[in-house]
Amino acid sequence: MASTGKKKAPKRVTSKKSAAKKSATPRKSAKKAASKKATKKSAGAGKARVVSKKSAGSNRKSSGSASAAPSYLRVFPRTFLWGTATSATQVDGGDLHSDWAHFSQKSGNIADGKDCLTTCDHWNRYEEDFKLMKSMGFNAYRLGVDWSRMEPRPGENDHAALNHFRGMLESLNKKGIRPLLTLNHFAVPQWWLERGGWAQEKNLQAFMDFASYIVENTGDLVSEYTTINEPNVYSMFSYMEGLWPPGISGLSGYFKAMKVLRNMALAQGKLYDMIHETHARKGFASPSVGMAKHVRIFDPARPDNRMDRDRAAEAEYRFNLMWTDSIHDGRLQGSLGKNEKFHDGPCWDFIGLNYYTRDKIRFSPTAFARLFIEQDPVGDVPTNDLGWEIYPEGLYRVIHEFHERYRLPVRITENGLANAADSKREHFLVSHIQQIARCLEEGIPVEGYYHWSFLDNFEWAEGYTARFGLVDVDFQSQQRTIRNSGSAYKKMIAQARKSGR
Ligand code: GCO
Repeated sequence: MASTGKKKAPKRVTSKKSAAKKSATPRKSAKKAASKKATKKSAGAGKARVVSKKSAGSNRKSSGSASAAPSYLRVFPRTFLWGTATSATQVDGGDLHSDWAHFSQKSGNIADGKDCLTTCDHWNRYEEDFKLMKSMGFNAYRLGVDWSRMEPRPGENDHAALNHFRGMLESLNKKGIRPLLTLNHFAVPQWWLERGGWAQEKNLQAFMDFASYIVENTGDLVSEYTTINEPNVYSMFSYMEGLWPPGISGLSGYFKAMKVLRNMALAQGKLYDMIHETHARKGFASPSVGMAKHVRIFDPARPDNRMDRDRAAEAEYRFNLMWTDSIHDGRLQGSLGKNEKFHDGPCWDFIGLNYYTRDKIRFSPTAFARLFIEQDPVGDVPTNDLGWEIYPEGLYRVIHEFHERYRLPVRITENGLANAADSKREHFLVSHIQQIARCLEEGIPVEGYYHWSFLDNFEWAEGYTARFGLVDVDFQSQQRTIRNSGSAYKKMIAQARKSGR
């Protein structure tokens, strides 16, 4: 078994997002674990039922009717992809062979001491969940497939699992919900991790075999891909902070993290070619291949201080741009390599952005190991339950920046907030979607918005303490309840569709 590193006491589990700039800054103040006000107690296990908050007693009006669309919704094209997102490990349940299944069962690794073995049981309840999605008006769903479920032991493909997954995709297609498939969303098979996982270039072939197997066998049902999710966040939390499997940190971890980033860039080149080639050879629809990049706004803590501005720019390059520059140019850049060419031209057809928050960056003469980069406390600004600043304009800024830089269509592959009380989510949705409208008005081709997340789910090292769902999940009974914000999003979608361009 791979080293899981030093155990962290639950209270020390660091919020992934709060610490995300650590690929540039290996240490920083840990954010506190999620709000505890999350859990709505259930009356025990039972068959899952879907209840709308309104029918459960709310007096709020969000009918889903398309009356009088506000002006920002009128700029959305009727073809816009109104979606939501999940990942396999976070919602599916029932996969015993992933590194996260192993890691989450070890005491001290997860904030609330829970594991990801059942989570939302989405794998078995997909029909019910997709009906709910359909009723909310979604025409797009970003979902994942876990390699460990498809190949639990090296070389042993689970054909029943593949057929089951095809059933999920068929059901989405029948309902007019376009799947956007993620081939790697953090979790990997435990057996592959024990061979060195992403840190070893020789391991890429096994990953490519899995990816080809999926594309060959499901490419008739999917034509849009976010190949790899957030290489920057993964390499940092798994290999620099030791908070995720394999739990590595320290200087050797830093060098491994850079190898992981490099190998993921190489994989992106191979995936891009393989997906296009497979779709062409098998006569599947022409695919659109992207990846999901976690991006943050890095602003100088003191805008008139040159050193703060300089460190903010460094964080920006290392965390936001180094990897995407590499896959856009087909050359390994920054800490990934010496400009070696690995692909002819861009390895993506669209820019997938996961945007949540911003960091204020300050020069610190003592932060030697962090390249003199320090993050200011969030301060007196609106935040979510995890203490991340809610900063809608940042969405406009990242879309603008990435589109200027790479000149490709954009999709917002994640955007959302932990908010158990659901008191801020509707406003969050409106204010972020307004920023997309600004971009559309300027002619930037934003193709879709996938709100994170459809269901409350397993938030990695935070466990179930952070509630990101448009739909509340009672993890005892598996009852789903559409939150008021979910109803508000449904109404926005209906209005945009009716009055959009
Ligand atoms: C990520 C993910 C999701 C998270 C979400 C909220 O961005 O890390 O893709 O797995 O759950 O971002 O933190």
